[in-house]
Amino acid sequence: MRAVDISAVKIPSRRPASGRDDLSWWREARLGLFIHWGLYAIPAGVWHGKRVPYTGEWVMWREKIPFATYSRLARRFHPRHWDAAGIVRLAKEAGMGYLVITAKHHDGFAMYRSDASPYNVVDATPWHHDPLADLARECRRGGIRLCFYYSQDLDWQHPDGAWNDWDYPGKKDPDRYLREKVFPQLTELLTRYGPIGMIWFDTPLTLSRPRSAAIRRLVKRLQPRCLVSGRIGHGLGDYSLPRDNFLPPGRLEGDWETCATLNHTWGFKRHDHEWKSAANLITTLVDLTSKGCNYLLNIGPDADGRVPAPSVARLRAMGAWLRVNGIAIRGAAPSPFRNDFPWGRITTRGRTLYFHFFGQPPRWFRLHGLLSRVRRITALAGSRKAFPFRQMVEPATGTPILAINFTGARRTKPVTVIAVELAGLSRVETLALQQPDETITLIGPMARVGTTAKQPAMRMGGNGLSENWRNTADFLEWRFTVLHPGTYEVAVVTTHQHLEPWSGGHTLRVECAGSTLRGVTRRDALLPGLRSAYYPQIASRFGSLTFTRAGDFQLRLQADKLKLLKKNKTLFSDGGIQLSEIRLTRA
Ligand code: FHN
Repeated sequence: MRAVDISAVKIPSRRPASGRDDLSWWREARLGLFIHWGLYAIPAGVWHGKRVPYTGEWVMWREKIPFATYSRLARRFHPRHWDAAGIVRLAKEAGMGYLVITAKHHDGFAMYRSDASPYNVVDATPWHHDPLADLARECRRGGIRLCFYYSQDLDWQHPDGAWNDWDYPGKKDPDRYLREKVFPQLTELLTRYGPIGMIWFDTPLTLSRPRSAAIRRLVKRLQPRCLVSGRIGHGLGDYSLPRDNFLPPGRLEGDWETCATLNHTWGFKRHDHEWKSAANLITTLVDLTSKGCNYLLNIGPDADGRVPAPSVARLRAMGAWLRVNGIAIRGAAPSPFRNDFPWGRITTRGRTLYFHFFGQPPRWFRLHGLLSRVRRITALAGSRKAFPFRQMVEPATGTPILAINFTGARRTKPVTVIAVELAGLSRVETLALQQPDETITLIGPMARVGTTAKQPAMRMGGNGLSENWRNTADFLEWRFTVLHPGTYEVAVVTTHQHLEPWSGGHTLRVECAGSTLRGVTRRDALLPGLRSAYYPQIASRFGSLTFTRAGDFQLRLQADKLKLLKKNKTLFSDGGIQLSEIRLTRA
């Protein structure tokens, strides 16, 4: 008998000494509004008539614009259409619970009245107005948590801030920067605008651990209940963040938040018209919720303060879907299963599981691996008619199967939600299971890291990708259940951040069911799907495996020869294999 038990999924809590759970409002919200707004909205991605690549708020760095020139933009900042009440209304219409605005981005310009630096929106612009004060008032009225983005490390205005070496070459004194700018500005932000939900720190690239710890201490001293985002660095955040626009391969451990763009920029860019569809955004919200990840979605108002119309339309469409299905998202816990399903995702609320179908629920639907007894199954939208179902056990492997008859189920686009009420808390099989469509997917987060050396150097990153895979002694191992004997094609799926090079060309070995397959990670196929948009899911074919019986198996993936990228080739990754999953499909 294999191990089959798992306790119901609880959202992990990190309780401070007071006994109050600081993250509860944030977990309840699941969806937040990010606002990138600053002087960069004036060039809007164009400098001296040339379209500047990358995201709009990086224009100063990309073009190495001298501070004396860039700062003159402030004289033109007079946003006649700024409407804080309208933005808070939009966040509420979209079903969002919190809002994070750039109080200071990497360009160093404070978007509020700052005594610590005259380079701020009240003193340096003809507008002489503090938009953060407007937002604080409107958020209070609207019941939305107000949070501030603050770039604690990169600062291209202050001579000792990181990453402006065209104006300020030579050695920097980060302590002077912290003393003169970061500490006083954080103090202003945390003492002048009422209770702040979170300081959203970003891009921890140069600050040491003690310096980041000092920043955290200051925040908690001034507002003990204020959260600190994971990008304060050194693991000092109250929750974790993967890279921008990242969708994890499966359910993650702990509290996560993916921040994402609606087009491809954070700060307004007048030529970026590639908007994600509302269907994409709603599907992504479902996907992230099922994995224990909040979704922080960005708008970039233009230099006049207007929110681009396509952003407004998309956020309203999300709100419309949430008005019917919000119970399956807001305050919902992740799926009890670690893996995705080919048909959709699952979220949890107490004794109810919500099945989110990305297409029409099939007339006869099967779910493998649910141990709990089901009481009743209904759709969230439309009639409350209960769907007939049966629960049985597959004799060869003992796998529990739930079969539902969805005849007459109405499809709600883009995602149809079905409530599955259980007799108790959910209990599911812990091993990866063959799915009714015959596929078996072994995701990174379900792998065990092993080594033939003393200690593995590789680890399975919290975001579900392998990290620091830089030697041939380390390996990954999965256990899984095959329901139907037969021959299966094996594909190893690796990935990379789309702006960085892919680490491929490694010779790997798959050992399973008495066979050894050798192959090289090549670009044999690019898997379709939302995850590939920013992290191409590159499938490399490794041949086929034959299972002569149903039952549990073990698969090991190890490198024979690694072809590592030089560290300086990538900005954020370690140059090793970023494994996302292994896919077995019926040959
Ligand atoms: O460099 C920033 C970028 O401009 C933007 O603010 C995003 C939002 O997550 N964070 C950094 C890149 O990851």
